[in-house]
Amino acid sequence: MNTYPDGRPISRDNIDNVVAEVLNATSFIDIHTHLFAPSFGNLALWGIDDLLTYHYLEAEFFRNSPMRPDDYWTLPKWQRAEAVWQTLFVENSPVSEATRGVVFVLHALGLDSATTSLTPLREFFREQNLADYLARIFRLSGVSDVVMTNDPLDPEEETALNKAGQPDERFHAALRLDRILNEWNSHHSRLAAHGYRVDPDAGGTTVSEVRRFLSSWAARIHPVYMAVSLPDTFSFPADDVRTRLLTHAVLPACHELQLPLVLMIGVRRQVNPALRLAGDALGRADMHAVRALCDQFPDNRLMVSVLSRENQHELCVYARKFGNLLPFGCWWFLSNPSIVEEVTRERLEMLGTTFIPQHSDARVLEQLIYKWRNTRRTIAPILAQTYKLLIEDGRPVSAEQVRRDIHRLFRGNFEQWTNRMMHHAKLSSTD
Ligand code: FIX
Ligand code: ZN
Repeated sequence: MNTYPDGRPISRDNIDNVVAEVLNATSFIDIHTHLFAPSFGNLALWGIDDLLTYHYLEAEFFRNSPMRPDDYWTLPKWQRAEAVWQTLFVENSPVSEATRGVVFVLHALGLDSATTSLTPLREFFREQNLADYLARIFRLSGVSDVVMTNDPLDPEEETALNKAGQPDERFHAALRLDRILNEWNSHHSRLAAHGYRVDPDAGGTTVSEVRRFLSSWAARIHPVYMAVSLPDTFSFPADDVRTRLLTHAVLPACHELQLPLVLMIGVRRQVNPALRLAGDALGRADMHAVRALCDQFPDNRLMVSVLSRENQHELCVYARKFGNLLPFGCWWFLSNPSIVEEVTRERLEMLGTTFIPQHSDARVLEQLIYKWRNTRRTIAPILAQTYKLLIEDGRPVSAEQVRRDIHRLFRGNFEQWTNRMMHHAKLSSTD
């Protein structure tokens, strides 16, 4: 229900309500996740065992449990989930962002988060019909569309991508390039095995062949963008294979296909390999690389997220210099209310509405519920405060304006940058 008539100025006292109402009524596009459509079979994670074995929780588990990682990994998934539940939810209070997230998911689904046994929870998830359940989770999360992460050089994914099951219009593909751009040494032979004439030094026909590879996958999966995560040591231009491939294969392919390139910069992978996925950390990156890319490729659209808190301000400044740079998300270790608040405030102050505040990075379907609820909760007072300042400074604000801004931040900027209109599901409050 639209309580606030469109054009009329909102009183300062009503701003909080209007912002909250518009945030709740707008379905968001989740521009980066690790979710998969149901047609990807076992790659699509959902339910309590997957929620509890999320790597954010595993990192916290190892801080609280005497169990060694090597012993943990010998357990089947259901036992790992039980160990995490017992340690983080029964023996300790789930006050961290990731544990509180599970509590909220259970609460939103009408389940008891204080149970000591996982049996009733498992029964609930077993009874779900996936098609109806998916619709319910999207509705509860206030999300209409999610973007997957699709790496055709990941053997498991390649098989799933090749099976081409029933497409689901809510799940969009993204062509992930980490294996090509970060692990060329161990992956060029995979391209060669598929008939591409590439060599280890990325010389000769390599760049045109990588372009051919990218175009061919783009034609198959219709990605909304190409993407890569990059280490904190990323530099550009550099005398390395990555620079060669970016310059002569990836950026030209993105330009030709009219796709943005998503750069996620600052991850320091595997500082503790025993923790597997939970073993990655971060480092401050050299933002000269972003400047050089924006400058040298003015006709390419770059969407950038940086993992280090220390890089956030520089990213905003560079976005003020280059119209082809769109900052997005509070990625991974930044996705905590204290940092989201700081970063979002800074972006609004420096960039107006020309950024995308958040993505979920969800790996397990139900995480959409808590991640998006937390984003709405953290961002509502920041937006409201922005409008209050605007009113104090002499400019009336209408509900229509609030709607336009929120739509732009959580849908429009992405639709514009990707040249895709996504379906705008109506949100109802029936759940
Ligand atoms: O590289 C990425 O896309 C990262 O988001 C992931 O690899 C990471 O493990 C993650 O799940 C962070 O939220
Ligand atoms: Zn991710």
